Amino acid sequence: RLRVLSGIQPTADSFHLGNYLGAVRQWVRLQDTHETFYCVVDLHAITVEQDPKVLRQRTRVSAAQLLALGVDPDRSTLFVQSQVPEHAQLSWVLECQTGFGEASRMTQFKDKAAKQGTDRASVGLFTYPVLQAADILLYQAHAVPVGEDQRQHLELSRNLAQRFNNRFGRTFVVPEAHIVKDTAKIYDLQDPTSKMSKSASAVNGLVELLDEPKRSAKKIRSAVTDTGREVVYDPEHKAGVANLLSIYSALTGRAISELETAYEGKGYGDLKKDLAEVLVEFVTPVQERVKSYLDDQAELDKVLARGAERAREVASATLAKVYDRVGFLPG
Ligand code: AQP
Repeated sequence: RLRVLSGIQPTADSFHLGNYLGAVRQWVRLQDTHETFYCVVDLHAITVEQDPKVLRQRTRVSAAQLLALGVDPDRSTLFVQSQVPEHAQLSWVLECQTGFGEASRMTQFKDKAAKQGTDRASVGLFTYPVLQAADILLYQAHAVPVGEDQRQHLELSRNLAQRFNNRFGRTFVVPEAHIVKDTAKIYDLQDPTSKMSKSASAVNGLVELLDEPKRSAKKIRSAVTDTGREVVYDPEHKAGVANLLSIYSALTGRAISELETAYEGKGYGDLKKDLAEVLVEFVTPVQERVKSYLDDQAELDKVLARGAERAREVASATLAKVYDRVGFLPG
């Protein structure tokens, strides 16, 4: 079986619809066909300012959401990144293979640093994509399910794998991004030309899975659309409606063309009202499951400890090979 690895940051109180439809839904599906490794990337989370207590809570809530959404710890290796020290260790070696200019071209860093001011942005934020490459390469992953916003980082991971292999002999599998076109980018409900984002979206543009379902339903009903009436999928001219159709289709499994036919002669109001109901039906049981995973924290921590142990078996073998290749003495 080919291997898959992906991670998600514990940087918010809840995942949003973009995180779920762009990434986690694929994680769940890939369990049927691949050997899967999924992690809550808390090392990445400290690249921006955080509160220790909040981080610890969000790490558990993230793991609980993954379980509630269908990541099965018996079929997947589910773990927390900081519990596998090899991630930070490999990251250092890869940083030494990364050009300063190359890292400076990462658009996510440029955007975030521009917002924070370069004096306040941490060096960790700058090297973030290299740590991400270490996450992936440690597990010899063939495929990495992510949203469109991660494409450039994935390209860096591929370049680093190839560069290391050329220089030191074949060590890493060169990974491929696994991006599902229909849900690769879920847009902000209030600004449907920007991606839905934890840090950049306004409250009403962001649908969080753990938010009060009634509030999320209201956000959907007040999503920005154009002045037309016809429910057709036209991302260029009707970005808001197209985004709602993508979300609707992904949550129900109904094809977009089928939805267009179903809403022929009806208006945007009907589409939004129905999608709001679909969303409430989706999040309500997810929230119940999250709560029950969090209620038994000891069991949750045990699941994660077991995952970390399994992850370390693979990660330590890769790191040992890397250390040997670069010329470190045996440990
Ligand atoms: N809007 C989106 N559409 C599709 N996929 C998305 N992802 C994020 N936003 C969208 C995917 O979610 C996964 C987890 O991402 P992350 O842990 O890197 O989360 P993040 O980047 O903190 O989430 P945001 O909202 O993107 O935060 P900001 O904007 O603050 O950085 C990834 O696979 C990502 O592609």
